[in-house]
Amino acid sequence: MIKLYGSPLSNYVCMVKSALIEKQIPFEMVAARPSQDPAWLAMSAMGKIPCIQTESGYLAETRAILDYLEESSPTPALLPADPFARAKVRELAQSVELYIELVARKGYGFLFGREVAESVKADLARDLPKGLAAVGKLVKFSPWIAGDQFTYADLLAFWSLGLAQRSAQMNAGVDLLGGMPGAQAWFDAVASRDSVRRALADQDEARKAQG
Ligand SMILES: N[C@@H](CCC(=O)N[C@@H](CS)C(=O)NCC(=O)O)C(=O)O
Repeated sequence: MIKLYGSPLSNYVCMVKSALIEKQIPFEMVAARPSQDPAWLAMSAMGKIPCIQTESGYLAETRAILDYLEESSPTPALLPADPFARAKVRELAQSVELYIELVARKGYGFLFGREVAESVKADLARDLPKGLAAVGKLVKFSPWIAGDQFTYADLLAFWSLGLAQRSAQMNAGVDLLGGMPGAQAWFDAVASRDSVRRALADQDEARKAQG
């Protein structure tokens, strides 16, 4: 059985967890934190979470994991069958990660009660509108982010935008969901899927346990 290493509080771990649930792949959650410990680096080369253990070995990096799950367990599918449509989903997922998630992440210090530097806020104010404009050209919301099929881009974007929306608003006054017509209704639809509700419930439980 696949083992998923990570914390329920990590949005990247939630991407993988909700994909495993969507694809009805049995898995076991193993508590792990990011670390530079050599034993962990042997499993996850940058020391990040998530990492999965498969029958073939360890695998880190969320988009690589999502592709592995898709190829090793093709149904239910989280990518379209057509090669170009698949590539468009990957283009969208990669764009959300590179130009929204990773930009907004620089301002996530507020989640841990840390002051966000003015220079970081200025970076977000400069770069997020560009990312938003790019992603805005790729999204469909008809009803899912890449069109009529629910794909892993929905999961990646949902778990990215939940935090990125807060960072963008607090640090740079940018409204990511408001900046893409149809995004809020899509966000709410993804939030109501069983896979996402289960991961959100695990987050609530972990927050309560933290106190
Ligand atoms: N590129 C990684 C990003 C994962 C990531 O940033 N995970 C965070 C937790 S949400 C982490 O491990 N942070 C610790 C670190 O960056 O050292 C992936 O796609 O899985």
